[in-house]
Amino acid sequence: MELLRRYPGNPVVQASDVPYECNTIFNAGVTTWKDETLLLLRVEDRIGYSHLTVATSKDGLTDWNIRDEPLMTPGLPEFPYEAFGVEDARITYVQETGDYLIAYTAYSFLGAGVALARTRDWQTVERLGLIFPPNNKDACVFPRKINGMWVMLHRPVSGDAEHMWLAYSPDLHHWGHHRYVLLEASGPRWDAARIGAGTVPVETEEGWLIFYHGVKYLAGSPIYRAGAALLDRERPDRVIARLPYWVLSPRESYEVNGDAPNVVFPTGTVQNGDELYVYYGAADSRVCLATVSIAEILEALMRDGRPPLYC
Ligand code: BMA
Repeated sequence: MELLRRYPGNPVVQASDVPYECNTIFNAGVTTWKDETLLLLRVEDRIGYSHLTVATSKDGLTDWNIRDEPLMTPGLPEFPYEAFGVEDARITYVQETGDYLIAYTAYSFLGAGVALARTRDWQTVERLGLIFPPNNKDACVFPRKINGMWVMLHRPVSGDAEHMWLAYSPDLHHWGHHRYVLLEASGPRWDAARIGAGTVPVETEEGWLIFYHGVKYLAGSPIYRAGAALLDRERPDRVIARLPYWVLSPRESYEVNGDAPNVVFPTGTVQNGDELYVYYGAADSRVCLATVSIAEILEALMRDGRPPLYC
């Protein structure tokens, strides 16, 4: 039995819900705003470029109000790093300042890099610029400073190696003190081809809970699955636990069929007591939801995911 349980009403949002023409929507940033769930949808147009559009819902499940204008489109000409699109936002609400930080993929002729932006009102966005040059993606900022520093997960590409790293910053602009966090696994494992950060870390008594994606190639085709890990609260580059098995794998037709078959790609959560809503992109074609009990996943992590950590 997988630890993430699919919402029976999946998909929660799809291209036909968008009030303007598009190809697909998927990999949405997730947060809560004015007591509503807010998704920052990756919308791919019918040319192939992606932009980011806001959708809101009172219960996070139904009656989505999708704006008819994107919030972010490629910032040309000032920001050539987005020439090919803005993709895969992860949203971090910072209680201390009331800011929402948006880490996203800035895609261009230079490759895919990590960019950061911030908003307070979801109407205007301030770009902080390119944080990590290509090739790097799947970044998200932790929801609070740790020992006085901002912390960000990211996934640089170095040859065949696609591991998860962590960087620190005093001001959100200058990032350093680099540490590796999770390594892609090896051999036949489900997360051996590459891994990348998925959801913004959720702080629990036991540590920072993250869901990430892992990839395996079978007969040349990738399968994207979701895994879970727990990072130390004060030293988040230290992995306390990592489940050896996946917590969600493509199975339903909405995950198996689409522009990229066999993809579940977790991108954000909303917490309600012990229950976590985990939103994920399915087959690069729609946004879906699975739920998990925090107590249950922490128990599984402590039971099955303790060191010695495999890779
Ligand atoms: C990754 C990213 C995601 C995408 C996934 C599956 O590399 O580009 O945007 O959902 O591949 O195609």
